[in-house]
Amino acid sequence: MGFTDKQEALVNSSFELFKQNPGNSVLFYTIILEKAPAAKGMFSFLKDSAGVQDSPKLQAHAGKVFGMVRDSAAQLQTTGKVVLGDDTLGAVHIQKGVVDPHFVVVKEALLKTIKEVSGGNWSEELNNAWEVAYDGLATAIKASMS
Ligand code: HEM
Ligand code: ISQ
Repeated sequence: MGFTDKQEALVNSSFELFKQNPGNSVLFYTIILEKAPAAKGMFSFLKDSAGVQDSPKLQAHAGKVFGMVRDSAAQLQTTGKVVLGDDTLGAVHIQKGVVDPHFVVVKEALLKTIKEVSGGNWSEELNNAWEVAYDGLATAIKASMS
């Protein structure tokens, strides 16, 4: 079965919750850096700060990643596949030294953040919807990197 209306609605509603609290972006980065401390130097907006400092830049970047996963859910629901709107994304990630295992780290951090954000509304079904949408997007980015 393809990506359902219900899955898309689950992703949309938790994305709205994510956006409401700037602390969620900080949480997302913190989890990424716990799992992959060396990634800190890859991000222009993190490499010179001690720890993860909240900033408008950090929020904008994290919000973009979550927003793109949400968009990927919408694409999966309507067309069954994910097409990147930005064809420079592959090159950006190659240039920054991103490799496949990083995508697993970001996925785990994203799912953990969504779990935190959703509180009592979290479910396996919600988790799975985000996972499928992320995987579709990550596959498209990795394809544009190769
Ligand atoms: C840059 C999205 C995965 C590291 C970017 C940009 C976008 C983006 C839109 C360019 C502009 C911006 O940062 O706002 C995504 C999405 C991903 C993904 C949607 C997964 C589905 C990864 C992974 C890593 C990574 C796995 C490695 C940990 C970076 C870095 C930059 C970047 C280091 C440059 C940031 C800077 O210093 O300006 N990504 N990315 N990305 N991405 Fe990703
Ligand atoms: C990956 N690419 C771009 C921005 C990001 C922000 C936070 C975590 C991962 C990211």
